Amino acid sequence: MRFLSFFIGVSTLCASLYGVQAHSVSGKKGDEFPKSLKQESADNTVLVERYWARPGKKGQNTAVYMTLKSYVEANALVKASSPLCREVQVHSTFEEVIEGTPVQKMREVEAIDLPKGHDVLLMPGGFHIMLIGLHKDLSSEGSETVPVTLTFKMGQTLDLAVPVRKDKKPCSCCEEAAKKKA
Ligand SMILES: [Cu+2]
Repeated sequence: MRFLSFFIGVSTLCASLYGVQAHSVSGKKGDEFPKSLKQESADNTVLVERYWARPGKKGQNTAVYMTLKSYVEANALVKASSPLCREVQVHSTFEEVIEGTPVQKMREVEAIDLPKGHDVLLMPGGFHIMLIGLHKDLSSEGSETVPVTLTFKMGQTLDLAVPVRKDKKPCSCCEEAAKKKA
């Protein structure tokens, strides 16, 4: 039952993220960070660019987005972790029709495949890294960053300091959930 309620909560969050950012999968302007923000794995085979986090509140969830590229065959993002939240999952977004209305939901995926030499976008409405149960507020003030470690199928790891974007808001469903609790 715990799992079920958790799943519903996560689905709601994703639906909300998508609602705000619909049609951004193809690369909506403003959803990418400057290209200058980039980091490579120690063996120079994986490139991570334009990474950013949505602001979020303590105890709630938020998401991290980025562009990934592998210079080797058969690689994939298989895991992400962060000391700033209870759990981190790699998610995809999908559409489900409920009583005739399409609703965006999300689910955990085992991996995000990285075809050699191609940009793979993690964006609102698509793949993303879900930070579940934040240990503190992720404010959009100042120069706050989220430490995130990525692990790839071919063995590479990458430690990122992901900036929280000032021009983005926490998802509205999180705020509603907080109001109901109060
Ligand atoms: Cu998600």
